[in-house]
Amino acid sequence: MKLAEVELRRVRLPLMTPFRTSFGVQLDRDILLVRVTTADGVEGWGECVAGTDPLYSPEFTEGAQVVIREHLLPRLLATPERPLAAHRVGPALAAVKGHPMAKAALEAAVLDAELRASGVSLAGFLGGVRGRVAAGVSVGIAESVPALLDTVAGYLDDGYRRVKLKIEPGWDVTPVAAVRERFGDQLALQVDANAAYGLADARQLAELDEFGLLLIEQPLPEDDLRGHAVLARQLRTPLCLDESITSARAAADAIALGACQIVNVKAGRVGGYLEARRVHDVCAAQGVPVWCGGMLETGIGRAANLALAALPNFTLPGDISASDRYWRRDLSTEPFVLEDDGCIRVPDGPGLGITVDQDWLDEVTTAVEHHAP
Ligand code: NPQ
Ligand code: MG
Repeated sequence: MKLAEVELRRVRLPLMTPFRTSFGVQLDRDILLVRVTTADGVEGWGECVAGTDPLYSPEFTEGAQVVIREHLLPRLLATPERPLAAHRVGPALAAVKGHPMAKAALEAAVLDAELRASGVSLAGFLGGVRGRVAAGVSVGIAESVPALLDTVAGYLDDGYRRVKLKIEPGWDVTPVAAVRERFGDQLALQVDANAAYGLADARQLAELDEFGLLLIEQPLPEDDLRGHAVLARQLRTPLCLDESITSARAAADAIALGACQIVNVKAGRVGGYLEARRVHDVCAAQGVPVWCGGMLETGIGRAANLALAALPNFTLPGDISASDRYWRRDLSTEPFVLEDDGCIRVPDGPGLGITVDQDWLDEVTTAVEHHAP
């Protein structure tokens, strides 16, 4: 595959409703998209999941764009191996430390172009075994418990199969107890702290044990694997890691240390869909179930997440919601919708298997730059 052009495009999309986590409130998304065009005129798309501000992880949209322009693209375009293949992208960029979300976006675009050119779906390429995946929804920290109950009721009405509540110190046992009380023991329920607690909060977190949660996600800081291992021994509820799992090796380490019993897989956090598959494989080999995380992606990133979630060890519902959970109008021509049983179809066309809505994309674009080899 010969690259003819790389486009970096910034898009601003307002969210349907503000999304509050322990690290901040998100009103809209300022997204960086990568579009590669091959010499044969085949396009490939990648979505960078970095946030506007470096609050979830060190990366942020503006920084990712600088890193891609100044450090990643020059290396990629100078790769002696021609034609360029997606499996060469990671090695070509490895000398640059960190910046997994920037690297993942670039690899995703090259992979999409390569698969579109050869007529293979991303799910098929990765080794997906199911054509539909169960949809979960991530529910932000609310103004009040009644407001939270209304929001959750709406999502259950929509048909979501699993609910994840964002928690932080001061918003944990009370909202969880209220949701359990209102919606019953059958509701698949889990919580995500985004690293907002310390080991000193172990007794508070242990109070969540009585609510039959599927898991507690990332209670402690990203680099505190030992703390998670200590905490895991004080809880009955399984611990799941998100921010801490930065690679397949990190996943293997966390599992070996007893720091988690379940893993959240996000391609952006681990540097791409190829490394995400390796995280899946490491966990599968250790009998650790995984699920697909989400970063409020547009249809471009969501299509790739659906393909990833089709792999066999993705046995828990992911943070993969329908388009209308996030956007009034998505960037793909066909929105992702929940089917009657709360599942979303995995695209089966070549590459990402979606068509980008170019008119809408142009309307919400705030900046574009082009690069050629
Ligand atoms: C998580 N996602 O699992 C993340 C957190 C998150 C769906 O809960 C911009 C940048 C917006 C980073 C929104 C969900 C974000 C973001 C959510 C991270 O921890
Ligand atoms: Mg998380």
